[in-house]
Amino acid sequence: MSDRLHTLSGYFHEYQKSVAQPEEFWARIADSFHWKKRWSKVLQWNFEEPDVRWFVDGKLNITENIFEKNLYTLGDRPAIIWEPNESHEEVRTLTYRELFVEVCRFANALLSKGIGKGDRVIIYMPMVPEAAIAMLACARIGAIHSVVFAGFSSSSLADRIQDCQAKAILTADGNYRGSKKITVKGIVDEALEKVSVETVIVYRRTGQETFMQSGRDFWWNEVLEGQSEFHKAAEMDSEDLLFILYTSGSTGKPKGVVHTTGGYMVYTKYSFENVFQYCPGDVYWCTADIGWITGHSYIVYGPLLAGATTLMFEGIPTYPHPGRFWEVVEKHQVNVFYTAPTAIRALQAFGTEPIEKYNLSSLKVLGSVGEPINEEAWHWYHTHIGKGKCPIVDTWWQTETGGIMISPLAGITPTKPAYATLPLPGIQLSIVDADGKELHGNSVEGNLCINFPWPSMIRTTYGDHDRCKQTYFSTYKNKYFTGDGVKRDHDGYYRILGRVDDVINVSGHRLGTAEVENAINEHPKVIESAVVGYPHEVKGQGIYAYVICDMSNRSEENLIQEIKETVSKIIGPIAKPDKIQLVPGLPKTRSGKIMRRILRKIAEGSLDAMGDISTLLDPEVVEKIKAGRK
Ligand code: 7RM
Repeated sequence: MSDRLHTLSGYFHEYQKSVAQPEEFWARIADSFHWKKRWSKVLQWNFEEPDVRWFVDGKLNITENIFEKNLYTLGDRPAIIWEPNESHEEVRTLTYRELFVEVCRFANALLSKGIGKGDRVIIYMPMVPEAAIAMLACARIGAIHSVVFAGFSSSSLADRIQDCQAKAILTADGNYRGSKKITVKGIVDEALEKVSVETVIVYRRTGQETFMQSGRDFWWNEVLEGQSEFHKAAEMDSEDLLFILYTSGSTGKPKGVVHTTGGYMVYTKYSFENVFQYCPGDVYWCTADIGWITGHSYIVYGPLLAGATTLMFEGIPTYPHPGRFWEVVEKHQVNVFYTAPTAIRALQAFGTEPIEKYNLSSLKVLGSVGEPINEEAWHWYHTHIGKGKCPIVDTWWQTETGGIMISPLAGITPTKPAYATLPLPGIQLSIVDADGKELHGNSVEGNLCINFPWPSMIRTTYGDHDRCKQTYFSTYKNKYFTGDGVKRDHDGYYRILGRVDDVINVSGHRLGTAEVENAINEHPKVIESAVVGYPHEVKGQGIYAYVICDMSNRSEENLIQEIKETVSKIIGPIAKPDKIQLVPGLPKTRSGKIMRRILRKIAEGSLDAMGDISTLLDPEVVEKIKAGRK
């Protein structure tokens, strides 16, 4: 691959070029793709609106760049290897040629159900190849997919269906997760009591009994019957929407992050190849769920655009035993392994015995994503999984950035534990202080911003452009604000310090504190609540909820249990608070603002240094909360 960086000096050289002449830089990379019509202008932008357009007037289909472009050379290479929940169940391998046929057939099936260009389609599915086929089939016909993580509750699902006015839902009967068999279609049915869609297509995974509403619900295999194995790709504009992905922010309602076709295609392939230094024939495994951006960019689009073999795993790290990941690595001779710090820490707790049973010598590169990786976990990963010989790429990025922004290039950039190191060429970072003043030079700490557009950046928040502007482009003038704190050390290396807004990161899952509070407040006995994150050994952050309740005729224990269930029902089990403390009041200022700083301190156990609490309406409440700390 000609766009590929191979040396550190090459990296610095390209980086300089990308800043000095960004349009030339990106045009050269974009020219290696297949465009039905080349762009007339590489980039048009302003961050005020924001209005950012890449490869203006370019026409393409992203799936043609996965299939048609590569078929002659890659046809028989495995595109997707699927490892099921149970190790004894049959592995499925789809070559590029086979995957192409499945995508075309499903694209034709979607069209036959009246789904077409511009329609929004919700994908609510387990980790099966059909989930990827569904995404690619949408892209093939120009429908806009919105994948919803299958762990979300029916009301979260209903909110998303409503927000994007989805025409169809692609789903499955059930889902195997470790020892559990979970109903999926049942949750869809619950959501569809509140909102409606025209069509539901159901993939049979578990074979469990499933309600099907006639005229609305169809079995996957039935809609595929008789469909042609070819579909001519829809011609899309570079800036046509490719997908919407909902993500949590500091307000209550998750927002639909919008990504568009041309730029997302260019950036995901570029970043995939350079960060992981993927070589043809390598087996690459990203353990994320396709319901998150990591699954979109680095299970499906990035690897497939690069002609890689991408492994999809249905199961969980600890089932049926804590060596399951390493069993899969050995079984499929995985070369590149990309996971989250929370998984590493969870497996670290089982010691090295589960690892020693397996031969991990195929591994060449390890990756980390989703949250800061602590030094201890980094060293454990490096020593016990990488056997000291695999570079670790600690990749910092966000749903909004679409692809990896800061990361070592495997084997090229010298790594440093817990550091995401340096930005990819094309990514212009800045660190600003609270007043928005840019901090130049090394050994500085502040808020992380991006000063210049990149091809896979967020274009808008679906249906509410002003929210996009307010959230990302208004805090600091002419900069995209990430919401993360960061340090640039004496070497110029970046270390991400975590969120500086009201977003918490639980096991790599993003949640807004307000979102969790809203769910807690749904419990009829709850009067008010305040949620903060606190350091958690395995999850990175845990959820600590302070709740004021009407306690009449209720035991504390029952209430706490019920509140947890309420949250699980409203958002999903991932948002269930780890600790709930019933409190007599909350530390509020005279103007009624909750001082979360104090609540965070108490939750993390630093009970002495409370700072200035004189502005509180009732400073005594702090002592009471401290006394009842969980
Ligand atoms: C890819 C993803 C984004 C937030 C982001 C950070 C945190 C992600 C790292 C990280 C430290 C990392 N998208 N984050 N990667 N923090 N080091 N390598 O996770 O939209 O779900 O979350 O995750 O706070 O803002 S996301």
